[in-house]
Amino acid sequence: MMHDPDSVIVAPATPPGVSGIAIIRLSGKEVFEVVTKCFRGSDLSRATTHTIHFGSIVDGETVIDEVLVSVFREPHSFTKENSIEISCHGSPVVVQRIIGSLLQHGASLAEPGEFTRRAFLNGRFDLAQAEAVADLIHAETDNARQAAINQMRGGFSAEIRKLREELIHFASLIELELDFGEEDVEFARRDELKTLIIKIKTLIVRLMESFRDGNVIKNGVATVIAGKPNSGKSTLLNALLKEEKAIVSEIPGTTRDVIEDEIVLDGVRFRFIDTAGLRDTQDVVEAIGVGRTREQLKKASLVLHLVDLAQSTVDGLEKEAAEFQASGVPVIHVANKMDLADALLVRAAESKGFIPISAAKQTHLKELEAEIVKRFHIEKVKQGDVVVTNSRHYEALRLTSEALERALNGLDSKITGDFIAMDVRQALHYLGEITGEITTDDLLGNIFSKFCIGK
Ligand SMILES: Nc1nc2c(ncn2[C@@H]2O[C@H](COP(=O)(O)OP(=O)(O)O)[C@@H](O)[C@H]2O)c(=O)[nH]1
Ligand SMILES: [Mg+2]
Repeated sequence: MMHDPDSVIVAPATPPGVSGIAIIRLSGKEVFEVVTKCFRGSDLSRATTHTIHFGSIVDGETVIDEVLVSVFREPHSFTKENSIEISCHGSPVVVQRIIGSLLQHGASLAEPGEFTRRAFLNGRFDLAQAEAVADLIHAETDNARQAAINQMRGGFSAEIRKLREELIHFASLIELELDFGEEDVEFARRDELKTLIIKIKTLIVRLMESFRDGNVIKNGVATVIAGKPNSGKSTLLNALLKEEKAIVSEIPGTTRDVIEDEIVLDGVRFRFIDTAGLRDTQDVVEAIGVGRTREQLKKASLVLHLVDLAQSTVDGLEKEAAEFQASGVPVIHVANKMDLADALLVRAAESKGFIPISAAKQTHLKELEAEIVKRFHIEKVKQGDVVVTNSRHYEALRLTSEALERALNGLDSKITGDFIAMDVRQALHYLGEITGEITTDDLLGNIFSKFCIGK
């Protein structure tokens, strides 16, 4: 549960552990009163905004640490409330003692995302911008960083707002003129209205299309390594990650669980997932592993299908490749253990679209990486580019587009204006959910609970 909006909240803003400096953050109307009770230094109640004050945090007579206190007065702070940041020495014990003191003097421990939630509720920014704050913190590639900062600075929100305004204009036109117009005036109007809605829908579809890249930018590409036992899946995972992550053995069925890790190739985050080999097995534990492999395959964005050339025939390769192709997920066929196969078989595999490699000898790994990268190449996100990266936004856009489609059909089938207006209002509702004009406590709870403590 969130606290009373007037209460003073406190949380560490830097991660736990040893560091040069740690920052403790507070926000709320009475923040100066709370901090003054355990601060020895200048009089904070008279401090002007954006000033820094040296002093110490005390617990009775005991000095806990010497600190710098930064003062932000409403509305000139992140939350738009009175706020304080205490910079102390970066020891978990110091942070804990200072927070303990502040709690004793009337502060409450902040929930995850509570600072950003307050900032949103106080109108610092809209919901899509608030979500971008979390995306920026969690950005693992430069593209993810740029997309997040573009969204945080309001590029996406401005587009949505523009579309909403056009739709509101449309709704008013339809309500005022369609029903009261003369017959022939009405037909002319309908054409104009249709043009307007098609234009808006085109813009929405374009935003939806950006999610293809945006999803990859934000969530990375889940890449499953699959194939028969002993084809060299775990060896390949280790070779790609350049570390001994998975156990490699000549005993088939060694990998029973799903093992994964990420690397960034060409600015895209690939999450490689090693799996239990696909085969029918009597071993109960291995069978569970095979089941999990099939689940992973369904969720994958890319499959590396591995075959063991030492155990393959030309016909066998073709048959297995066809089976994997049937799943519908993009597949790269990889023929492993080329060091054990004769040149003829290697050439045959190549002609069937396999990339021949040796995972153990690390041959042709660069070629494989190049093929992986080629499948998910993403243009560098530039300052100001609008890219939809959030599946919640994508879903809202999809529903908007559906509502507009219904409105279009309504115009074609000449139903009355108020029915069309209903669809347009629905479209407005979904667009409003993106920027937070329309919210529920559940929606906000869902979004902000995924934030870090102290953000
Ligand atoms: N000669 C050779 N052996 C390999 C190669 N890749 C894997 N192996 C061996 O094949 C066996 C099975 O490998 P592993 O990665 O555990 O296969 P998995 O069951 O698909 O995960 C191990 O003994 C590996 O050392 C390769 O490129 N060449
Ligand atoms: Mg394995």
